[in-house]
Amino acid sequence: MSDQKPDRTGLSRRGFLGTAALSGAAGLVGGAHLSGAQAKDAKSTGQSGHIAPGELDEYYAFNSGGQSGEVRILGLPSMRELMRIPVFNHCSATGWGVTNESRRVLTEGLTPETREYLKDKGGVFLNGDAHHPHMSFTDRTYDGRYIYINDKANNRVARIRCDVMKTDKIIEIPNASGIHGLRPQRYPRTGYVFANGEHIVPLPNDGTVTDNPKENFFAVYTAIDGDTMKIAWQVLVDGNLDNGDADYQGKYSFATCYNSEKGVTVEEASANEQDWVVVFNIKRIEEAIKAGDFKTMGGVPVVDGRHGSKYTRYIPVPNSPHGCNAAPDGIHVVLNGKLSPTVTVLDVRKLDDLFDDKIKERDCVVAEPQLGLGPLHTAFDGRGNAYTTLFIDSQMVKWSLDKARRAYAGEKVDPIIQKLDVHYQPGHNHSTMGETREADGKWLVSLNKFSKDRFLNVGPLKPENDQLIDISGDEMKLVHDGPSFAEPHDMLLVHRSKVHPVSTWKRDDPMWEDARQLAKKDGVVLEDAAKVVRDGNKVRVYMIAVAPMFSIKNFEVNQGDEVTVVVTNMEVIEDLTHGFTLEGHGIAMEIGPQATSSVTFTADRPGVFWYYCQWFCHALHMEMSGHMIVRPKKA
Ligand code: RUQ
Ligand code: CUA
Repeated sequence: MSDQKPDRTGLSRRGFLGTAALSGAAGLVGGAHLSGAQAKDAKSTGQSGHIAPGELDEYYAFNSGGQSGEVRILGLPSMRELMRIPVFNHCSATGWGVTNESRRVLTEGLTPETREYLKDKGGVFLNGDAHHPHMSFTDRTYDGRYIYINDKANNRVARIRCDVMKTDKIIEIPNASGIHGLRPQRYPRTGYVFANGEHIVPLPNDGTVTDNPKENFFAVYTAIDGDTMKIAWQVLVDGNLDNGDADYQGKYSFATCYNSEKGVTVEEASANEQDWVVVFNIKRIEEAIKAGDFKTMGGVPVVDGRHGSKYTRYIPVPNSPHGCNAAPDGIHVVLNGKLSPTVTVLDVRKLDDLFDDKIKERDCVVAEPQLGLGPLHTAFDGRGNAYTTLFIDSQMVKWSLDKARRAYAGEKVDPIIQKLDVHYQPGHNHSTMGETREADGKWLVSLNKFSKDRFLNVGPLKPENDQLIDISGDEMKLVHDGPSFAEPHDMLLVHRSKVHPVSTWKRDDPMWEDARQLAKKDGVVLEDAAKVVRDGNKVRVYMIAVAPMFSIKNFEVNQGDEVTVVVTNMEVIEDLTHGFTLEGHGIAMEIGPQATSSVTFTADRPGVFWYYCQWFCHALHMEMSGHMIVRPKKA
């Protein structure tokens, strides 16, 4: 990596020279970054989570917003929240869900059935359950192009552009239900985005069949083309699908199953002592698609990957496994036992033989250490260590992959290195660059589902607690408590050298292609607009925003007109966002520098309604306003 040195180094050294005696020098050896606070403990290999005012973080953290439906950007190690990216939610600040641009993203990838269903319900879903943000890969490391994230609530997958940090595509996945685990292909690139349908449903799910789930309900695995956001293929499986991952070779992908029983009650779904991980053979599935060995359902090709097919293998794993994590060594895949105190480790080098029927399923298992109660997810440091969350024990356990293998082979060694209490009940964890070949083993975040007494009481609904742990030394050290709103499941920790956002939009951005086409039709130049165009009972209002003014101070329409307001922000300097809020109409939108935003509504209440800029932009920001006059219908 090019940009490895954190900004704080210079400052830290000043802190060290200013406050600590010579003993601090020992801490600098071995590349530890000392801050004033850390310098007191010179023997520590620890790093400081403190980032001084004006200093920049070394990592981007992309945090899922869970049932909030958004994605949040934090800086790491400071854990300061930097930005929120609306994805599946409705956003009052940016107008996501209100503007024509966001509504295009929210609707164009829906199935015809869902579009029909939403017709008299505002046209868009305004909620989502976003769990797993993952970045696109090139050659087994992050390439800074996109972040993909699932929506379990309404069966969708979204893509965020990392140049502008906005969602540009959302597609609904047909045939599948409860899109949960999501992972991009690592090699040669993304490539595919794999998405798991967690819940079993009838196929087609049209109400004609509703009974006998064991026979009639199915879970479906989906491969999406990450470039076009079109579905490449699906695989019908036995059991259900929970979390997943892809290998480092581009040959196989994986999905855990906790409901091999195909039960519908808790008792039924957890009856078996072992469930399994499904292994998908990507090349064979691609060949099946070419050869026509599929059925078209819901407009996409579906391959039958149930037991006995040549496209999948089902490796038994105790017991209702949850997380699925491929190690940066490119060899090991860890399945987290959830109801079993164990994790099961596969060696991907054995999978060719498994698919050629030369070995048995369990021959691919090379370790199964007992770690503690409720193992859910595992992260890695790139030095051969793994870190597993123990939900029931409220702990993070650090263990050695190598020792776990040796113990499994019969040697008397304990793979467990350390257990650290976390507060409380961790779900996911994530380490810096830990799901790439550039795993750097500096920081680990434990995403805890409960905070209980860790923060000031804010009422019955408590925040989650995302805890920062220093893993750069031999011992894990808890560094910071980070309260967060519902409910970060998963976090993506990306070195800042991988991400290159812009500060102003480009005027030819595809985001406002529709507005551009409309303006062209009306003979309007968006960049120099101050024009009201009437077209029957449709009115289009084109204006520009330059602090502290809109180019149109007022406009007039008739009650019942369909009005489209198109605002272009002509600021050329960074951090000069304007807004357009129309009073009494539920309308607000963000217009970034050099961006165009538009909104369409029916002007059905007569009167005078002010519009104003809601983004504080200028000393005369309060004056940045205008008004719309709506003439009443003539009787
Ligand atoms: S899965 S912890 Cu989506 Cu574990 Cu949430
Ligand atoms: Cu423009 Cu406030």
